[in-house]
Amino acid sequence: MGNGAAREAALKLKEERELDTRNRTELLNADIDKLKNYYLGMMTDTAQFTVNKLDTSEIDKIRIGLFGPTGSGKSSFINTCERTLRRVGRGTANIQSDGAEGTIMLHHYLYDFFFQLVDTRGFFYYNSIKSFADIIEGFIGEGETIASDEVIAVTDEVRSQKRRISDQLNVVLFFVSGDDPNLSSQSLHEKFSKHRKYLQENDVTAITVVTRFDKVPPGLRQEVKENASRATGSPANKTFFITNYIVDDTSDLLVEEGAIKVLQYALAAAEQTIRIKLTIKQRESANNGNLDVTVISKIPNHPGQQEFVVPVQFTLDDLMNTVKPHFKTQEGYIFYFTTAQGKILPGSAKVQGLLGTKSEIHLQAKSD
Ligand SMILES: Nc1nc2c(ncn2[C@@H]2O[C@H](COP(=O)(O)OP(=O)(O)O)[C@@H](O)[C@H]2O)c(=O)[nH]1
Ligand SMILES: [Mg+2]
Repeated sequence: MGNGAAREAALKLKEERELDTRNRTELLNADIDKLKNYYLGMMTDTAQFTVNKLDTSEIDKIRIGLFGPTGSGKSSFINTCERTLRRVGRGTANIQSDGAEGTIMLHHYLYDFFFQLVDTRGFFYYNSIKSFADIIEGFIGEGETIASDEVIAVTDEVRSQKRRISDQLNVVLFFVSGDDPNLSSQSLHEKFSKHRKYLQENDVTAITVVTRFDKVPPGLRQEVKENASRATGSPANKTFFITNYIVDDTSDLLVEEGAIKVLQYALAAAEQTIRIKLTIKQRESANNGNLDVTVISKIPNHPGQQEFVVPVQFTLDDLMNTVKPHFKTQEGYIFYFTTAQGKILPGSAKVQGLLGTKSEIHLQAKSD
């Protein structure tokens, strides 16, 4: 009798587990489908790109950079992502050979996706922050190699010409192995902290990926995660524990969930970086074209002030459409444009090119 109850409980547990697995598989498949159909803004908020009329047309891909010591699991992570996203039995990244000393090699994976994983094998130990910056800023492309820091691959002249945002690295994944005995070493921390400082100054987020979760005894996991956070400088909420597929492992839900979660966070961070960089870039070009405007509303019940960047080429209608929703004005208001050249009334055809550096648009009630 007691036996029967035990059997029933075991059966119930088994059923619950199966249900849980089915639900998780369903969720995972939905997430995979979303990533296959990824578009800019999916992970944060598409609306953030339409505010201030950000022009996102130059963003035709997102580049996710993978950095970390040899053996930290970068290539295995790429293979895990390929297997998960493509539903293939094996990834294409080579897990054994790393570049010779002092050799940087960049390799892109997931070419058919909107986002690409960029492996930086052989880079981590031998190169300066300048080489790091060159990779982040997109001066080193697919398959390119730098012999050593003494051999200048990127001249200052080339550096002075900024690369497109889509050709830069938009987010960085720092890889460390969970069973790396150097995890708490000062040298690893110093190495990462230089990189981190550069990234912070350039609005690029770094996320830490701790691999070999399967090799870390449960009792040590918290400590290892703290050490990894300390080494790379990533806060706990940007530090992920994962287990990679090793060649020909059978499918594993936990492995795939881990990889997808890292990709989702990386893309969210990349979107934020791209939004910031587009805003800065377009504000700069807008300023050059003298199209940075301040709108001051004097409309009763809708007072306020707001900065707008309008496209270099714009019409009065464009401007109206930008301004109106913000101040929630209704029919019956006249928009007075005050510029260095004086007041322009609605209907004037000559708005383009007339706005001064710090132009003001005054909104007033018609009765004014
Ligand atoms: N057990 C286990 N082994 C891993 C994991 N990730 C990578 N490895 C192994 O660690 C070694 C180095 O991995 P690799 O991906 O080549 O590192 P890379 O040098 O950073 O590209 C390989 O033998 C992998 O099979 C993991 O999560 N768990
Ligand atoms: Mg590798």
